[in-house]
Amino acid sequence: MSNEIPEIVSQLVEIYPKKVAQRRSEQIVINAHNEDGSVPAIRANVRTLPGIITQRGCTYAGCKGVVIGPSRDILSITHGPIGCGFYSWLTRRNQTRPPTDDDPNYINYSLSTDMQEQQIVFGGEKKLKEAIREAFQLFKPKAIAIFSTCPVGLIGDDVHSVARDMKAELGINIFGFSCEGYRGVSQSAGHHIANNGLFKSVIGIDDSVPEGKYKVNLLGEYNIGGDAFVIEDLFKRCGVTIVSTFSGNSDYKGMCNSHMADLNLVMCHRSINYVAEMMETKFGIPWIKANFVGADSSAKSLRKVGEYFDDQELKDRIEKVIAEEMVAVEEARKDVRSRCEGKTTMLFVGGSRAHHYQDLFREIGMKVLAAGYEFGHRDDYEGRRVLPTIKTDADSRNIEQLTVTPDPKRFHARKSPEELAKLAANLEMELRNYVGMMPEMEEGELVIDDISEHETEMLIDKYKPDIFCAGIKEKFAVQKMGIPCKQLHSYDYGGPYTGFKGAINFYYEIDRMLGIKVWSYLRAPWQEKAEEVQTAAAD
Ligand code: CFM
Repeated sequence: MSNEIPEIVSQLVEIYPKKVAQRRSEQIVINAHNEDGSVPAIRANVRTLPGIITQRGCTYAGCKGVVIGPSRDILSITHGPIGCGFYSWLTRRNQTRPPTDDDPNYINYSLSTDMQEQQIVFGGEKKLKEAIREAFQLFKPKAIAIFSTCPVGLIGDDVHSVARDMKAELGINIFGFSCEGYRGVSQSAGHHIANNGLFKSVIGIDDSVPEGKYKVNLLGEYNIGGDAFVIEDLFKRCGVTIVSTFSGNSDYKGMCNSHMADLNLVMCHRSINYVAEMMETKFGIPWIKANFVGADSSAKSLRKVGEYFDDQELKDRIEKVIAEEMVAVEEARKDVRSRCEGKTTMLFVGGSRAHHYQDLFREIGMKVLAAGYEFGHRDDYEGRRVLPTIKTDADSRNIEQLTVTPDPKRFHARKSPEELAKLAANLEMELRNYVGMMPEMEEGELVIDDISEHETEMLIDKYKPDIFCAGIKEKFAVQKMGIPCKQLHSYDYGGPYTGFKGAINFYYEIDRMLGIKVWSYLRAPWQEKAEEVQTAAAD
């Protein structure tokens, strides 16, 4: 390894006080592949240090916005001051498509209890009950979810007992989430809380047998910019039935019935691995890691489904679909590659996409200089192989860990132990496994957890990537530095980027962004001034 390595890490943290610098440097790693297949350890899923400007969001955002929000007919009520409800209103581009105009769709609404000082001082449970009654009168939903914001936890409102009371009163499914913003170190805690709630209150309610021969659930796909529509179309053409998605383009009924599927496909490991694990234990449904970002990854994921069901007819259909789709993909790739080959990128986003989107860039010959998650855990970086070595800290202990046992009546192993062993032996299967981001990155590439604004600016200054990927909070600062910034959360106004059609979309989007030089022409007034002064001095 060159001397440059410790140097870049120390440069990035140089400005911090000593203790902070020490802690931050444990979250910055130069990727390497050890002989035993492991990668260097990274510090992750720990508190952001005070004073550092993070990209992260809160626990409420992870629960309400990310995991439950995309369901079109679970009516979500935010219990809290109006700001939390308002700022989580339609800010994530999770799309939905009800089967008919008569089917409910509450996505466009934002319901809040609008807590005032009165409730903060005397308690807000009464107002919450009134809000639930009012919402029920207006919408007559099958299910209502209540989301706690920070003050709810601070004053001690019991949303769970309110949910129980109102469930008895109204006769519909009502459940609450203790997902106060401060509950965990990031939105990741909210994912876990949402997973627990879905598992306790929704999954397994409806035992009816779904139609279809090959039945799967798609976990951790949230239909941003229409991503799930593309995947649904692919599955349909292959003859695979999606019983439920968690939770892009999903409905309550499918979720209640999801334990009747035979396979769980986990797309975003970070946000939904808990549901996959718990469903396997309780109902006997195995899970495999899938990824539909990237054309090659999409093909690989479809083939895994064929492999799992081990049915020649299904495998043939899958191959046919892949062959049909790859014609246009190859053509687009060749075209775009001619302009993008060798260009560089950096990706700092979320807990999953910083990994998945690398595939798309590599497919057009671009190089990843650095990547990192906002709130991924060590297993998302290093792979699930490190799970036994992760110490549970006080912040993680704060989140309920459900004890799950096989359902005495409904557990049914989809595969025999021998069949499972055979599938697991096939590495491509990634049965119950996520290999993590770092093993799939090249050696020497920089990995940074919970990157700060300061580090972002330093990286850009030093490496001048051709494109930077992040979110809306980072975007404008990056562009002011002359570098185009692709939003990988909301896709700006673009997408879908999944499957084969999505890959082509993405190639051309990146191609356009690299081709347009507008950001590099940008001069800030003080830069002009500095140049005038310099020129004058030179004269
Ligand atoms: Fe999973 Fe997501 Fe992501 Fe995520 Fe998110 Fe998102 Fe994301 Mo924004 S669930 S971890 S909490 S893939 S909202 S759809 S883009 S940070 S990388």
